[in-house]
Amino acid sequence: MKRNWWKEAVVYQIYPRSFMDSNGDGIGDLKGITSRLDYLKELGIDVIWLSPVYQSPNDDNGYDISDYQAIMEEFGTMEDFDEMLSQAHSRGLKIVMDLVVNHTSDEHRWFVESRKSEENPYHDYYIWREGKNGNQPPNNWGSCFGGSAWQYDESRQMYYLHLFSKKQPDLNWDNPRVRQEVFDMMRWWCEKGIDGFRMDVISMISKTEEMPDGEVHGLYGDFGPYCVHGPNVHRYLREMNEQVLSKYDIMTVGETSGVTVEQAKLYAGEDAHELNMVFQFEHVDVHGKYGKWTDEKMPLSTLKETLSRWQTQLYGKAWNSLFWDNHDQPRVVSRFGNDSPAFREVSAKMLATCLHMMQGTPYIFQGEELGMTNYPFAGPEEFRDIESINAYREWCESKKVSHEEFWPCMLFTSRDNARTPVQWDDSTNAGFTEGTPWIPVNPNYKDINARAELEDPDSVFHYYQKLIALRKQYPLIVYGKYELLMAEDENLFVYTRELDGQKLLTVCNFSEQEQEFVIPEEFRNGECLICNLSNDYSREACVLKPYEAFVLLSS
Ligand code: TEU
Ligand code: CA
Repeated sequence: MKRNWWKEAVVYQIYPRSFMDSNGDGIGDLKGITSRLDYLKELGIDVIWLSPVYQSPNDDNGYDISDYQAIMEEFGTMEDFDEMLSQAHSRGLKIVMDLVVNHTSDEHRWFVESRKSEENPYHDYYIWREGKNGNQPPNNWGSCFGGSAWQYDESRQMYYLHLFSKKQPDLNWDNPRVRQEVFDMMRWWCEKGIDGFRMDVISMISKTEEMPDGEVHGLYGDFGPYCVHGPNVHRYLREMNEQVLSKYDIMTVGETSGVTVEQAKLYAGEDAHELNMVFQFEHVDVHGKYGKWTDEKMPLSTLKETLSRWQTQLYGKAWNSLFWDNHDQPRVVSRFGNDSPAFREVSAKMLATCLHMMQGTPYIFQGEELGMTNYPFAGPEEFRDIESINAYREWCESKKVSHEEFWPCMLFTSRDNARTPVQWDDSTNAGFTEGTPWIPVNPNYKDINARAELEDPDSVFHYYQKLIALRKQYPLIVYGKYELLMAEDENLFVYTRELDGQKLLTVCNFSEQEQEFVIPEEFRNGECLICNLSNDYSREACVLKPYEAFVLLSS
């Protein structure tokens, strides 16, 4: 297997709106990020993935971009960006930009032109179709954020496709001029010195020519088979690689929802000349009776099967990302751990151990290193996220399901759980802002905050710091071969890694009960690299406490 810096790196995701506010308007900004670079350096990460900071009307918090070469006013100026980049570089930190090019904002200049008329030079920058039977959308596809995926445009008298909100029209990648515009823009950022791209829903950029009705789930048809991993996606990515990516020493990660292991080898194969790694969701994906909305925990055996399949089947062939949460997912400690005061810290550390000893590039989502939890939303009026707001409307206000039934699912899975402000200290608004935060601060900030954790050597923060340091110390953690043990066990997640005769054993108790475990002989006199509780791991039989985790190196 080739060795590359981005395989050895640890990434930290910043959702700028909620990270740190420097001017009291309640919205996180670039100067706020710059002011916290020392904190990230202390944590030990190498790369920052910055969620979008471009000019945007914020229908989807910056994932609807109206100018790719300007900074969102609320976040600051291009000078602030340059300062942040140079301050990051001077600390040895890299910055990876979010590249959102499946769609733009409807306020982007290209779309403003495109909708004018069929004669306009930009007319085919987007995906336009005639309606069906006069006034019906071209097909039955539903958008990811609810409603039809088609929007009728008065001036053009046609429908345009939007797989996300109607303010996020899909670009027409089949048009070579669109590809050139995107590649030029990417080069512009690379020349500025940024260190890579995280590519938003990059697996959706190529659509089939034919756009038949999709299979109906709920109210609308599924566009998946016609828009995800479409006919030309690999051709376009190879073109992008040849014209832009291959010219710079940058890191590229493709958000590829719904990708299979086989497809991942095409996107991120060692010699595929497309992207460095995929970012896929199989271990966190839920397909329940209300789509992604559920309040059920995934059985541990399912989680183990999924994570292990990716570990073993990609080994030596392609590269994957490792993550528990991001800005679209609920908080991991609430979802897979236990966020009650008795178990929050220990289970947060256990989950971190489980993920960080695997193969792949780890991503830490802001606040995860503090063990931040889901937010106790009082009602739908507290949501800011377009997906959550629309889902409540579509499911509850239309009376398809009762509030009582649906609400626990929203509490458990809403994206806004991840988007409450980072808890910096125990002062007003957790030190995030001196104004009114754009989304409420979690009331538990007095107990859970960065200042307290920096002072406590046993904190979740210091545990993450140690995990990151171990990855740097042991190539085995980056390059070792993975093997799952005790696959059927519903409480323990146990696996080994092996490289050049050296072996690592990771044992994680996912349950609230004590569990017995027999330590394999080769590890009995081994060195304990990290553990979240104290125990004697030199004995044959060991009783693990709730959420206990440890890692042993073979002797
Ligand atoms: O998310 C893509 C994506 O797959 C989402 O539909 C995801 O499944 C959903 O958020 C889960 O609830 C990316 C961005 O990460 C997300 O924040 C954007 O809203 C979306 O693309 C549109 O740009
Ligand atoms: Ca601000």
